[in-house]
Amino acid sequence: MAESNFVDYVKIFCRSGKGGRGSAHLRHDKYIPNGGPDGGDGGHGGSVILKGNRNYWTLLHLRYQRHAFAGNGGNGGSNKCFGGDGSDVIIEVPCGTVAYNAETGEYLCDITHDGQQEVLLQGGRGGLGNWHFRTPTRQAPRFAQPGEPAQEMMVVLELKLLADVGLVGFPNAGKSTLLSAISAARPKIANYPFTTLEPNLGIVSYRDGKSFVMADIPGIIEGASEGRGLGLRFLRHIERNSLLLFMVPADSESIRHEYEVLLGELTRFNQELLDKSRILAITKCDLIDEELQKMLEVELPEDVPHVFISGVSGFGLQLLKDVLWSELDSESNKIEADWLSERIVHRARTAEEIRNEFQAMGDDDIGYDFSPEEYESAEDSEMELEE
Ligand SMILES: Nc1nc2c(ncn2[C@@H]2O[C@H](COP(=O)(O)OP(=O)(O)OP(=O)(O)O)[C@@H](O)[C@H]2O)c(=O)[nH]1
Ligand SMILES: [Mg+2]
Repeated sequence: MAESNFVDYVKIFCRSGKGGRGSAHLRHDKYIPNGGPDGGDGGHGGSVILKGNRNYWTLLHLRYQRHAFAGNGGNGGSNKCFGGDGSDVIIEVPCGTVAYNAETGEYLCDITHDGQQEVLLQGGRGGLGNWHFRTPTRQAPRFAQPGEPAQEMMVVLELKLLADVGLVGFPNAGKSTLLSAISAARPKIANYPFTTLEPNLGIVSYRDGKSFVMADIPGIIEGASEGRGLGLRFLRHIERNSLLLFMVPADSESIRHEYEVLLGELTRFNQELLDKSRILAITKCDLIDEELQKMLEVELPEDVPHVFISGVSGFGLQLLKDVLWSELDSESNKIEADWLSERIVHRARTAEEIRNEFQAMGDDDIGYDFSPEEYESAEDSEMELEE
């Protein structure tokens, strides 16, 4: 995956800014020897923020970004001077990005629309200066509040494509052929397994100017959940789809068996995928005649609607679009941005899983290979209470 432009997984070490400390200054001026406390407050530290940007399609621009450090708040000064606020760091990501804590696997947030901002790490508040602590009985407080410390976290950003229909099938099932037949996308098509190595999106136009997005993902094989083939890494791209289109070639040994294997692999990946609507497409129907089609029809799985299609001859494609649309349009699948994100349940990941995925991608070098202390500057370490 090293040369690929499709980057859907990055790990970034984030740190928010710490708050500046308040000043404990006591005023001493000419002719004002005991001027009292006049220490100002410290500034707030900057936050680390994720922001949706629809002009990005992948996380490629973040591939070599190892850390995101927000600015520290400035310290308060004499004469009630406030410290400056630290600058925020805004990480721009494509819509469809989900953030996890890499150490615990905990789900943090989900960016689904353009301009949406989510705070990953809040900057520390600045400390109060001694001016706030003056009382009639303690007129010269020689202390002030320190600022709140910075927060650090290793964050994993995962892109989950926002598509309505996800294609699920073994390699060579004709997924890319279908996508190229009904959309303007031009994925690579060839007669060998794993032609498609990274997901492709296509916009399928339907009647009356309506359209929906279809995602072609690399083929799945039996044992994918144990890491065979390209593994299940790409399955996260169909986690958001409201509809899964299973594709099994007409010339396969047993359509029912292939369908069940695919379903089994998906279940092992994420149980929630079973709640999605499913449609079964029997592909490459130009290879069989009508009689054979009737015979096949008898032994198809009953719990899922099916359509016979051929991406090459165009047979059944209009019917397929009709079926897909009516399913997408039905109440249970209405995609409304507001509750879309609630409906998707992002499972928490285990740290182990995240590590394995990174290893599978041969991407260990983009990991956490420096000590955060290295970045502590000398100035930072003297943030003790000022007397
Ligand atoms: N006869 C016939 N051949 C087809 C049809 N659809 C696809 N093929 C052929 O099947 C082979 C595989 O097609 P692809 O579209 O690359 O299959 P895929 O599912 O995308 O495969 P991977 O990307 O490897 O997972 C190609 O040689 C296609 O020409 C069809 O409807 N009829
Ligand atoms: Mg393909």
